[in-house]
Amino acid sequence: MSLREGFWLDRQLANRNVSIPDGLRQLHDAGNLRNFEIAAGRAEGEAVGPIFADSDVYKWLEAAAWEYAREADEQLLADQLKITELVAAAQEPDGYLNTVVRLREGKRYAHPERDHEHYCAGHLIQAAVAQKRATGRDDLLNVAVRVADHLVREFGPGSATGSAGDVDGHPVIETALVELYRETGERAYLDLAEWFVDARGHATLERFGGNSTYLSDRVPVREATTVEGHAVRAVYLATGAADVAIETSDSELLATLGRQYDHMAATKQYVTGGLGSRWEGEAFGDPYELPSDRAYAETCAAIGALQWAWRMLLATGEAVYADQIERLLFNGFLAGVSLRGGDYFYVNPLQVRHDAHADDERNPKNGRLRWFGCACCPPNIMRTLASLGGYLATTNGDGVQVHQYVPGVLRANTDAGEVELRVDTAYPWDGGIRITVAEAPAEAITLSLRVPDWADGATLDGVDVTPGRYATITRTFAANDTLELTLPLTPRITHPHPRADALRGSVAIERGPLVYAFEGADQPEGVVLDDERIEAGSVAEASAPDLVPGIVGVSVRTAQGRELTGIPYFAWANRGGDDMRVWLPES
Ligand code: FUB
Ligand code: ZN
Repeated sequence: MSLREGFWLDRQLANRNVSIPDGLRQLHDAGNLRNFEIAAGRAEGEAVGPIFADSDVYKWLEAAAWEYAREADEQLLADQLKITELVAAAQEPDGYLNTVVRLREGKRYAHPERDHEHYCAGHLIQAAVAQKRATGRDDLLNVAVRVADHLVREFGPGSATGSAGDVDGHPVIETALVELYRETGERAYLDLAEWFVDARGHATLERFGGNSTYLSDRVPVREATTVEGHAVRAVYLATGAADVAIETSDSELLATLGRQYDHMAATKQYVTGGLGSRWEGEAFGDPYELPSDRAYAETCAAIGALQWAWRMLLATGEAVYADQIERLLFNGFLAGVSLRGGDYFYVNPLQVRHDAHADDERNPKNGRLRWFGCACCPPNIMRTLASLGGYLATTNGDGVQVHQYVPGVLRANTDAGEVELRVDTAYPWDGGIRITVAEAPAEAITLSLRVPDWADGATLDGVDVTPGRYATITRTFAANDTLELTLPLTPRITHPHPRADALRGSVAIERGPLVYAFEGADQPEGVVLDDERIEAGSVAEASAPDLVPGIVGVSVRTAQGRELTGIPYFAWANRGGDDMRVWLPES
């Protein structure tokens, strides 16, 4: 779907105009690109950065490719081809490619628990598929195919050493290989992806001193009932497993993943969609261990969950996954980048205390940063925003399913013929959504519109529709027919699960898809948010500082007789580091 205007297009433009060009400078300055120059024999020196430094370059390349597909631009193409040429020059004759392991460690696959070799290969493959689809060029794809062929020779069913011990410390190769299989039709890539999924969960990495829980290597994917350990690893693994399940028609694996997703969403997810409640190990906690102040909720974990939910949505058509995507996109994901683009959060807590001490660069009390020593999140945000148009609607031959409401145009090829829809809306500020059928086949098609789970009182053309499902209309359409979906957006109070001790007695405020936050900058002089108790019944819409066009704030009265102003969580910390909280104690 191509976006025409509005909320998400503004985010995409900030991504294009600020984040992506700045990201390229950061990759130069941080030394990631120089690592490739050294590996290619074009410079001298030692590799710098984390062991997975190459992956940040690949994520940037993927972002540049999707952004080029969104709106072609010669400079964007020239930049990605220049880096592609450098990456290709650093590849070894047998296809292996990892600059940091090669330059710093010397020995391949010696430390799978920490060396991220498959992880970097996975991000390279994803970037290559993106470049092929966006530009039609094979430059990076040729590199990726040589990497993948090398992996097929070294690991998995057909390899000399093939054993269930082929486990990398950080998943992502699984989903990448499936995508490469989709692109090339080469079955060996899918087989290897399946092999990698099943190789996990046998504590293999303990042989290298790795922690099985942290590394998603304690329980086989097919037996797991939840997610655990390092959050990004866990959700990337599930994403790859979902891809394998889809391509191999493995309904049992898919059902298992569905149960894992449900358990995660019910017990280990913040109201913002954020995942990971422990700084230690950047990890999921136990069920209902959801402290607001120590929340980790890494931006990459929200992105990984988005990818997992998208695959579950494609496979099942269940609205709950589109609801999840919406929650993640508007809240836990979007809070990771500033409104102007180019400033980031790695960690996304739901409370920053008044007198918090920022003991780590990732601590949001520092405000947003332009880059990080461990810079996984910024280019991950870039590639997600650039490819957002791909997450909004689908077709299944019978018709079109609209999952997210963004002003734009979408064309789909149904069995009955071509369909073009135009979506007009000021969502998320206004709940009116008009779908205009610009072109339709002569025969009947089905249009399915998601009614979000929170949308009590929603109507389609004036008739009540059920939240948490798709409203479907099957009929013939004529050009310029319209459908009017109305989603009520009154602010609502959300209570925590009774087992979430850290939240007991508090409430959060949501309006439509947005979770609200109270930031110090918006409160009356002298207010310390940590001390306020609110009268939840007093919540109302209110004006908010003009941070984005159309913004709607909320106000609430406190037991101390004050009026607090809330802004959407994604918009916080655009005026420096501050105190903030999402859950407020009820008086
Ligand atoms: O290990 C690579 C990336 O760095 C992870 O996905 C992030 O959580 C960060 O630790
Ligand atoms: Zn990250």
